[in-house]
Formats: sequence, structure tokens, C-alpha cells
Amino acid sequence: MINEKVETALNEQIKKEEHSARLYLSMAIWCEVNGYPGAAAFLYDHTNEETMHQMKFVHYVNDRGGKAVLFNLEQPEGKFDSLMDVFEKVLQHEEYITASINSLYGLTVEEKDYTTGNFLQWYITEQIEEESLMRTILDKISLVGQDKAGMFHIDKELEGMAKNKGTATV
Ligand code: OFO
Repeated sequence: MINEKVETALNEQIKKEEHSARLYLSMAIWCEVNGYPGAAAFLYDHTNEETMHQMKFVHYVNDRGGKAVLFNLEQPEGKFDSLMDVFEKVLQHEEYITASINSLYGLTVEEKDYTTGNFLQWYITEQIEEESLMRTILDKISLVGQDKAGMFHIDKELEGMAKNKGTATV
């Protein structure tokens, strides 16, 4: 049985993962209507990933004798200055999620809930990958600057990355 403090913190994380999905969906929509179909495909794909992250938490809380809770969510940001702005915000958001997962892990150590700590290992590894991926994309975007041909190429590359995962929804 999960303790109440850990259950509450896990439910907060469920909310954050759901917000992540909505934020990336909002970014995907912006990309799609602003001429970046590849980036849109990548972010639609990432929306699904965040929903999967949320679902893993939901099942975990319920399986441990707790109850997953859904909250009201704030409206995600929908206006961006550029593709660079979008991916800067993706990276910022992932850093925020990493900090949140780490503090959740810290709580499980404090509460001696080693089962949940073990469950969180998957997220800790996932966050390393997410941050590294977003940094790589951001570096590429910075490198091409305003160059239209370079941007077109990056957009194509992002489309390929979404399809490679096999879960693209556009
Ligand atoms: Fe759920 O990892 Fe991104 O936010």
C-alpha cells in the first residue's frame, strides 16, 4: 500500500505529464499552421509519449492501492515567435520535469518507499534521453539560424524522427 504523501506527489506528477502532453499538442498545432509539418509530426508524436508517461503513473498508483486523480489544467501556451522559440520552451519544460521527477525520487528515499523509487528509475533514464534529444534539436536549429533551406532540412529530419518511432499521428 502506498503512503499518502507519496500518493499525493505521484498524483501531482500525473497532472504535470498531462500538461506536458497538452503543451506539446499546442506546439504541434502552432508548427502545423506555421509551415513546419515535420516539427508538427514530431511534436504530435511527443504528445502521445507524454500521455504514455501519464498512464504509467496512473496504473502504478492504482496498482499500489492508491487512486489516481485528475485535476483541472491550465491552458497551454499557444503563441510562439519561431521554431527556435518552440524548442527552447520544450527544453525548458523537460528540465522542469526532470527536476520534478528528481524531487519525487527524493521523497521516496525520505519515506523509505523503495518500490516507488525503483519504479521512478525508468523516468529518470527517460528524462536524460528527452533532454539530450531536445538539446540536439535546438543546437541544429541554432546552427542554421534564418537560413530557409537549412530550416527545411531540419523540418524534414524532425518528420523522420517522428516516423522512426512508428507512432506519428499525422
Ligand atoms: Fe514526460 O517527459 Fe517529457 O515532459
